[in-house]
Amino acid sequence: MAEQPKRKADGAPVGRRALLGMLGAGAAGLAAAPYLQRGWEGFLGAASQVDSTGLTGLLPNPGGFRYYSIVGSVPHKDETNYQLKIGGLVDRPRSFTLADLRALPQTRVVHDVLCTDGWRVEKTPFEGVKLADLLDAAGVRSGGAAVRFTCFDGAYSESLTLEQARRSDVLVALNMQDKPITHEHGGPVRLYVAPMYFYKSAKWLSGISVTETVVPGYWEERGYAVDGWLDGEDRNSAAA
Ligand SMILES: Nc1nc2c(c(=O)[nH]1)N[C@H]1C(S)=C(S)[C@@H](COP(=O)(O)O)O[C@H]1N2
Ligand SMILES: [Mo]
Repeated sequence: MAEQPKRKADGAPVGRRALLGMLGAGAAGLAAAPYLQRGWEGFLGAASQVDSTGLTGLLPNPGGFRYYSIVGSVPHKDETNYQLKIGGLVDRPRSFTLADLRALPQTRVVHDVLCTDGWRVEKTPFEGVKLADLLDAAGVRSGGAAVRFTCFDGAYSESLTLEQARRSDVLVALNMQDKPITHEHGGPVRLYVAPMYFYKSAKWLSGISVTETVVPGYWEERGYAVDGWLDGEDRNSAAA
């Protein structure tokens, strides 16, 4: 696909310049930025690569994931307070708890994850409920042709056409790498759109709304392709 424009940190609460400043300030800078600390604890304490928008390229990357969030802090949610709302052009708008989602048939998809920034994590398993099943449960009304996703970080959004959303490799994911999705990776529930660049896979998923037309998501309003297909994907395959 065509190269995506470079991301700008403008508009994000913590820009590249601020991050560089904090790196320079060392521990004191980090202490003054508690919202970044969780990321850094992960980076320092775990094998997982943790990063933040704008910092990419400054840290060594042994082939793991990088951490992205367009906002500085995201509330933690778990089985006690997580809800996924499905609405818009559907016959049966409803809310799913984590227990509801876990009780539905689970599908495992193993695929390479690629970010437009250039990193890749090969053969990553994700597991969860097919988005198609949730759409069927809600009953898409005639006129519904696209799906809009919103997140409990209060800022990110994504979109798919209804046809894309119905693919069997598009999941409302509960597990990643065979473990419950961590907060950093968008848990307890994130979208996983296997055949597309990872920006399509909205973290901290809280809303699914069926719409008449595609509403461009956060990065798409900033120049990214609405269709985020990876090279070599079969775009017409419903079964994938
Ligand atoms: N809510 C939310 N979802 C998001 C993002 C984000 O900033 N906020 N970043 C996207 C991008 S560009 C990528 S590469 C992946 C990163 O996922 P990770 O942090 O689990 O590696 O999440 C995608 N989903
Ligand atoms: Mo990304």
